[in-house]
Amino acid sequence: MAHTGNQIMNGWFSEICPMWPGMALSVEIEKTLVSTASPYQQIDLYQTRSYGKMLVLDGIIQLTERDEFAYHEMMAHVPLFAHPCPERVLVIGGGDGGTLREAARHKEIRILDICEIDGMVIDISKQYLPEVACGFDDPRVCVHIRDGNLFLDEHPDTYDVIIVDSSDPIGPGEALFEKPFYEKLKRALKPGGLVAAQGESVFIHQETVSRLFSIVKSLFDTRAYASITVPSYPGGTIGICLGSLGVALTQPSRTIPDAMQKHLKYYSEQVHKAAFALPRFAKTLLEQS
Ligand code: SPM
Repeated sequence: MAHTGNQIMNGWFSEICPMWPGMALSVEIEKTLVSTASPYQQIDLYQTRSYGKMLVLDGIIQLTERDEFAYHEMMAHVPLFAHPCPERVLVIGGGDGGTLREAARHKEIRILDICEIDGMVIDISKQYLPEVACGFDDPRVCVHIRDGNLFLDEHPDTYDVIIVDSSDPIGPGEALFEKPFYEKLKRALKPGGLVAAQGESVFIHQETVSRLFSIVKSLFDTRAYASITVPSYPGGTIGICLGSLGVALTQPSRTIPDAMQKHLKYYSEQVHKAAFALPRFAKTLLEQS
């Protein structure tokens, strides 16, 4: 289990983590709704004063009800609109259901698998975060409570799009940032397929981002890195690291259907393209990775 120094003091939760030393993100909380340990991690759920409910795994904020739409819309729609026809899709991690909720808006998808190692995250999200976990209600969704690495071994040449909605590379998410995992992701893709993974922050995790991007570069001819603004992640940004077997990534290949438009609060065609416009230091970092 990962050890973070997070603490609650005078009604404020502070996220303190060795991955971002010397800084802490604090959120005022009103009530602890869940505090329990699964076989994999500590799971806490808080009612906050101004960010709605907040899910915390091993002391690290995973989502708040107020801003989860930004992360989930981008994690789902950037890869799914980049692909011309995503029929079979896999989400690894993402046990809260938010990425599934957004992915399910794509009518092209016939099979929507999710492989999450910790079934307790799913159960708690269904009970306390129904507007996020409603992704599990879609009839195309098939839930696999498994280790993502093992699951991929059994599914070669299967998916058009794989989305890795992981926690950070400490605790159960650690193996999802290693080259053997990316080799398995590549093997699990159909020709023309693509992968999109939670890519940390170019501001505060340069070493991690550089290492992750160099893995993607070594395996995928087409690769790119996008940035998302999410206030409740440290530094206020998080990235998506993408690699494809030939499909262009930096612009949507389909138009957004009218029925979907009304649900979107963050993703648009313009935002898809703009997310890949990175500041100079980040561009240099990725070029040199
Ligand atoms: N479906 C939500 C799961 C969240 N996955 C990402 C969580 C990342 C939390 N840490 C952010 C650190 C910033 N680099």
